[in-house]
Amino acid sequence: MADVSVGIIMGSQSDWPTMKEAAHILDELGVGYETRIVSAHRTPDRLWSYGKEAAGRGLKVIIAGAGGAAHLPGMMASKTRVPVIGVPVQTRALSGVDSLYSIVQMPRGYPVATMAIGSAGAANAGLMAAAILATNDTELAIRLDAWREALSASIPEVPLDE
Ligand code: RP5
Repeated sequence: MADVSVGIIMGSQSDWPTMKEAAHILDELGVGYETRIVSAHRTPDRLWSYGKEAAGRGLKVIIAGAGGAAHLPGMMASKTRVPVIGVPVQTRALSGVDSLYSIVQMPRGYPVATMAIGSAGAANAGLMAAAILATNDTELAIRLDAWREALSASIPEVPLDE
């Protein structure tokens, strides 16, 4: 079992269908992770203690997904120097544009690496976390290169009739 180096956090249980795309990628690449519901608004004390302890517990990257007034990634970035990758979860009311704007427009000094809205963004968050870890992990770098090559190889050169 790989060490837990990535924290996947989300504002609500309802975010999990999106955020598990990040978990699937980390599973495929053999990266250890944990999953937690940590809400900026509903469980602020949990957010604070998670951020305070993240570096000391050995987390190297945090993937944070939230929807609507999505303050979780930015608040987490303010509480820890562990790099935070933000995933804007798609919402019913505003299709996730609300989430995107809430996450991406951080003030100078506390960056959040913001992904695309929804499941593609969550999957890319997993890949981004793996790429960060691969800078210091040769075996993971080899697995990530192979994953990317397999994706390229799966793309047909000529479009087919469905
Ligand atoms: C946010 O509010 C969560 O990240 C979620 O995307 C959104 C809706 O949460 P629920 O009302 O479904 O729990 O805090």
